[in-house]
This record gives sequence, C-alpha cells and structure tokens, in this order.
Amino acid sequence: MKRALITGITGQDGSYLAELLLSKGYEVHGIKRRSSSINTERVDHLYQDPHEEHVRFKLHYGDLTDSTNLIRIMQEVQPDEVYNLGAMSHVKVSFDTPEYTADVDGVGTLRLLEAVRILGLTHKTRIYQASTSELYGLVQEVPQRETTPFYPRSPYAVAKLYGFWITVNYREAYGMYACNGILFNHESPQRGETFVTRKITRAAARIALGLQDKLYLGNLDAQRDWGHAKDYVEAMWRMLQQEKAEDYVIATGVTTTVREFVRLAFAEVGVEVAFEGEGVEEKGVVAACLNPDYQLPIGAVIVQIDERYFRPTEVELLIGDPAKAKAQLGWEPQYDLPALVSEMMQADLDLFRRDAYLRAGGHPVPGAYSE
Ligand code: NDP
Ligand code: GDR
Repeated sequence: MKRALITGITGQDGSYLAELLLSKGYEVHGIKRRSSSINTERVDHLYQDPHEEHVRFKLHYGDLTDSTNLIRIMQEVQPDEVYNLGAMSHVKVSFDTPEYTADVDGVGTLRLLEAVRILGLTHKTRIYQASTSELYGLVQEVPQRETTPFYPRSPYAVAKLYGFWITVNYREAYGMYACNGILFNHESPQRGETFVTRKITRAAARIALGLQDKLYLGNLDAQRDWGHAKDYVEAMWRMLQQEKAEDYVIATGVTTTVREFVRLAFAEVGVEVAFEGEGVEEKGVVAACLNPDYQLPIGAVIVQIDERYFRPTEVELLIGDPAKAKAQLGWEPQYDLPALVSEMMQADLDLFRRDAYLRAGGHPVPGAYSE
C-alpha cells in the first residue's frame, strides 16, 4: 500500500486530493494546524476512528514553520509521496503578512525538502510542490507555459518563486523526484470563502434568498483561467507517477473576467446583471434586473466596488497553455467554467436555504463574512 503525506490537507485541494488518494487505495497522512476552533471541516467525512484496525486516514499536528516537527512526522510516516499544499494562500493577505508568507510558502518548502534529505529518503520519497500561475504576474507572454518568464507581483508570489526554484534545485542537486505543478486558479464548493469566485457564489445565493443586499468587490477587470479543483488534484497525482520528475502547467486555456463570473453566477438564480456603461449610469455600481422569484426590484444595486479589495500590484491576465500536461500526463479537465459555476451555486444555495427557513420562522441568522 502506498503512503502519502499531504501538507495543507484541511484546505480545498487537500480535501479533494485526500479523497482521490484514498479511492486509489493509499494510506493518507495529513498535517493539520492546531487552532482554537476546529479546522478539519473539509475532511471530517474522511475521518476514521484511530482505535479501529486498518485505518487509512491519519492526521498529525504540525506546521510548515516548524522543522523539527516536520522531520518527526516524515520519519514516522516514511511516505512514498509528499504533496506540499500547505500555504498562506491569499494573495491580498500576503501584502499584510509578507514575512509570515515568506516563512510558510518559501522557507516552509525548503524545510520539507530538507526533512526528506536529512532522513535519507531522497530516493524513496517523491515530492509535489504547489506552485502557481501567480509566478507569471506581470504579463510577459500569453498563453503562459512552462517556458514563460516569471514576474511575481505579490509577497505571496515571491515566496512561491523561492518554493519553485528550491524544488528545482533539490531535484538537480540531490537527484530527488520533485515536481512543480504550476496550477492556474481552481475553484469548487470547497473554495475558501474570501477568494473571489466563492465570495461571488455565496453572495449571489444569499441575495437570491433574501439574506443579503449587496456584494462588495475590487477589480472586476482581472482575467483568470478558472478550473475545477477536482480535475487539478488528478493532475498532481499524475505528475508523481511519471518516470522522470518535471514541471507542468495545469490550466483550461480559457480566460474570463471577474465581471463575467459575476454575470454567470447571478444567471444561475435567474438574475440578469447589467454593469456600469450597460444602462447603469452610477459610477462603480452594478445593477440587477427584476427576478420575479426572488423579488429583486429592477435597478437594485447588488454589486458595488470597494477599493479596499484592490491590490497594490495586480495580476491582470492569466491564461495557461496545458499542452505539455495533456501530451505527457494524459490529463484532460472534465469541467468547463459554466459547469463549475453551476456546481458552486447549487452548493451555496443548499448551504443558505437553512438560514432562509430560520429567518422566515423569525429566528436570527448569522451575517455573511464579506472580506
Ligand atoms: P487553502 O488556502 O484552501 O489551503 C491551504 C492549506 O494550508 C490549509 O490546509 C491551511 O491550514 C494550510 N496552512 C496554512 N498555513 C500553514 C502552515 N503555517 N503550516 C501548515 N499548513 C498551513 O489553499 P488551496 O487548497 O486552494 O491551495 C493549495 C495549495 O496550492 C496552496 O499552496 C496554494 O498556494 C496553491 N495554489 C492554489 C491554487 C488555487 O487556485 N487554489 C492555484 C495554484 C496554487 P488551515 O486550514 O489551518 O488554514
Ligand atoms: P488569486 O485569487 O489572487 O488569483 O489567487 P482571488 O480569487 O483572490 O482573486 C482573483 C482576482 O479577483 C480580483 N478580485 C477580488 N479578489 C478577492 N479575493 N476579493 C474580492 O473582493 C475581489 N474583487 C476582485 C482580484 O483582484 C484578482 O485579480 C488564487 C489563490 O488561490 C492563490 O493561492 C493561487 O496561487 C492563485 O489563485 C493561482
């Protein structure tokens, strides 16, 4: 039985990857951080009572800032495959916490590679590093591919640049099987609530259900190549099953503006959205047309621009070329953007229907966290 160790198992990708590896018969070990509130919600359905026999899913307390902890866990688990998904992964927040982000996302990657090397696991353990399309930053070439020069535009991306190159260096210096997956944005119903897609689908569901009036967003013109996390974790696994370790771009090859994502999400609940310059004159607002089911008045402002969500330096355009992954890994995404938006919207409508019933019954319901 193969054994895998996943950092960041409690995150979006960690939860999908754990499901995938368990379905393939792996024993899955994950590192979770100690927090004052339970942070394992995304993997609770995979929990197995450690007192039972043949347990194939195990969580260990740990942190990418703690080398001795990583070495101990690595020694205990002796994994065949390590997936380094743990990170402070929010680009905007990295401008507020640049030093911590460098420590976790940059030096954290080094700590993990060193743990493998120090323990003499160099030729046993294969390593996947969660690299990112944010490395491309300021546009140098489109579509972006493995050979496109990097130009990072945030403390997050600069930290991930270190993670990328230290992974390449350990592969070349010590003959490790270590790969970078340069993954473009990928989303799902498990996406963190403060990333733009999930922020939009949650708000669209809540507005349609009468639980919220407005959605505040930043740059609507940014363009992203959005895929589904389920497809992307499949690519991670495939990267570690090859003869030779290499780096791969994983993307759909289609780019869409944030504005268009808003339109698609609201269309799922029958709300047609018009933007400034499309019949809406007020600056910085977006209006909604009438939706008879949810009683939204024509012209009601549902999206408003808030400058606090602008970034000091922005990544305007991402569009990836996944040709290498398709040819060498046989990877093909199963989802397109409309299918992704539809799944996210249905999940958020299901999530908030309970709140709508409670409110209809006169009970208080929690407000939405709008960051
Ligand atoms: P999430 O933010 O959903 O998950 C991040 C995970 O990292 C969580 O489990 C989090 O734990 C954990 N983590 C945070 N800080 C530490 C730390 N100091 N030590 C150990 N673990 C830590 O991210 P995603 O699942 O979306 O992304 C997975 C990886 O892929 C990340 O490295 C991200 O940067 C990268 N990436 C993501 C893309 C995307 O579009 N989703 C695209 C390209 C790359 P906790 O739950 O306790 O917060
Ligand atoms: P990104 O994702 O920065 O691409 O990083 P995010 O969803 O945060 O932003 C995408 C684009 O939307 C614009 N935007 C807003 N973003 C947020 N979060 N909130 C808003 O209100 C808002 N309004 C507009 C942003 O400016 C940006 O242009 C994600 C993360 O998962 C990284 O970890 C990963 O490496 C990259 O994707 C690939």
